[in-house]
Amino acid sequence: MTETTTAAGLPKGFRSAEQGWPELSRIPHPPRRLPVLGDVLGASRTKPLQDSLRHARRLGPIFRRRVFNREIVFVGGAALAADMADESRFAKHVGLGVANLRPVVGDGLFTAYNHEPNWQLAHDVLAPGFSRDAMAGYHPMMLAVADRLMDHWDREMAAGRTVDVPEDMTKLTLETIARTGFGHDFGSFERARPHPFVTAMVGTLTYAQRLNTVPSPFLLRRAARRNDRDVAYLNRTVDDLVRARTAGGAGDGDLLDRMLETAHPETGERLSAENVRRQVITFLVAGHETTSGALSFALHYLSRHPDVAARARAEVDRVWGGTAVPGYDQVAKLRYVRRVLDESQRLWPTVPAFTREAREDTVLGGVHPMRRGGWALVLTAMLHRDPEVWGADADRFEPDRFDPQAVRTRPPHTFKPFGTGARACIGRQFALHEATLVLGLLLRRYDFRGDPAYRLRVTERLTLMPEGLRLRLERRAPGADPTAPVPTGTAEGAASDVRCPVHGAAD
Ligand code: MNH
Repeated sequence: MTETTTAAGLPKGFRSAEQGWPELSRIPHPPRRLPVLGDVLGASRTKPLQDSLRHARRLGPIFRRRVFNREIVFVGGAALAADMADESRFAKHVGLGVANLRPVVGDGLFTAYNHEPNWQLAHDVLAPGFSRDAMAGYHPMMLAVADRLMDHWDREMAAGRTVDVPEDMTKLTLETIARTGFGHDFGSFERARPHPFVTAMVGTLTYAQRLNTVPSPFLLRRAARRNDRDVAYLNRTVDDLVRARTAGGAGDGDLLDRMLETAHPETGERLSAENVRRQVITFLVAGHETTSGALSFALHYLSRHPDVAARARAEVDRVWGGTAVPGYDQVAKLRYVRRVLDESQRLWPTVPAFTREAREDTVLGGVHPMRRGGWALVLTAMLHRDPEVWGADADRFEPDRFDPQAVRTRPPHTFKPFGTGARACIGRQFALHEATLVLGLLLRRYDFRGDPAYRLRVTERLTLMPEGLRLRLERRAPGADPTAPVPTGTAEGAASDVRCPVHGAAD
């Protein structure tokens, strides 16, 4: 028999806003709402998030949209988002894109309902895989993968070619999570095209996103068949990988060993074979797609802001000095490089939204009553540009917003690229270490030149990624003086600010 309610007694499946928000009529919606169809005029089928950001600009800190019979409440204002971060009243809601991934990864860590026993079990078994000691063990492997990227980039540079940033960052981050977590090598840098695992993953994420904007999955029958093939490919890849490990004996205590062999410290319970498969897909995907985007956006901004790049480069020279191979502890010392990363994640958080639900009947922000189980989508990308918090120039790229003084004076819960609460990202330190290390290495080795005609466009597949971003690399002059004055702020930087994507079309 199939369950029709969750263990918490809430109906399963999509819960439309009228069930959770007794005073929904007080929440604004876009003008020109059509009978039956809802708020579909001008809606983008491929860029729903950027659509929502445009609505947020016009409608304010909380609003709703209806697509056919499904109505969703969106929260983009900092004060309301902070209220939803209150873990005593709210929790992760498994809805929309996350829920659409349930057929692929079920009760894997990212998609599990809060009450599912495999969430706590997997969390407890896998969390030590992200401890400081574990991270220090990954560091040499991260360096080795970064070397492969730089070999590739050196060759492209020598051949006079530009590099495809998102594609190469995806190669880097996929190889990094595969090597550190699973002792596996996808051979991405030896391929001209992306690895089929990546193609299948992008297909699956795009399909999960598309399901949100159609009235019935039956309209996507053809896409659904393609998705079945993609999911089958993901499963096959992972089953091969697990089989190779179990046949070849234990690895070196990596994530896969933990999944296969570690018993829960208190209950002695282990992950089932089915659940291991779900966790491996979850970590292979969550462990690389988002970090790739974060690195790509950061490289875009560095190419647009030579003054910022020069300051970051000077820091790398100062902190790493002549060390050929930076040690684990030398990565977190790149404070300014980290600010560049934070500021890029502020403007374009690669996980641009997350959903929260009320644990009990409550009143959001003291204004909007919610019933238990009522939920909203928190627009991280909007929260990160709320002028109340970030000022009138919130759309401007300025890493100094993250200097310790500035961070201390901001209210809590205003910067959420990794989500919030118990279900926040387990891989945060992993991602930050990897991305800071790689940016440091790339800044030290290359100057990045963007095409002045390039306008930032952002693709959506649940995560965000810059579209068509290519850079020309130049080898830094050997012995370049890190303290020498550098040119600042080209006209280009100013132009891209004015045409901020959230304001304009998609630039
Ligand atoms: Mn990650 C959850 C963002 C890197 C594995 N991650 C989340 C959430 C956000 C997020 C946001 C919460 C989503 C929600 O509330 O529904 N993650 C990121 C970003 C990066 C990232 C922006 C890189 C930059 N994530 C990583 C890496 C790994 C990873 C690297 C693994 C190695 N993330 C996860 C897992 C979860 C998660 C697993 C689910 C955690 C849980 O629910 O317990």
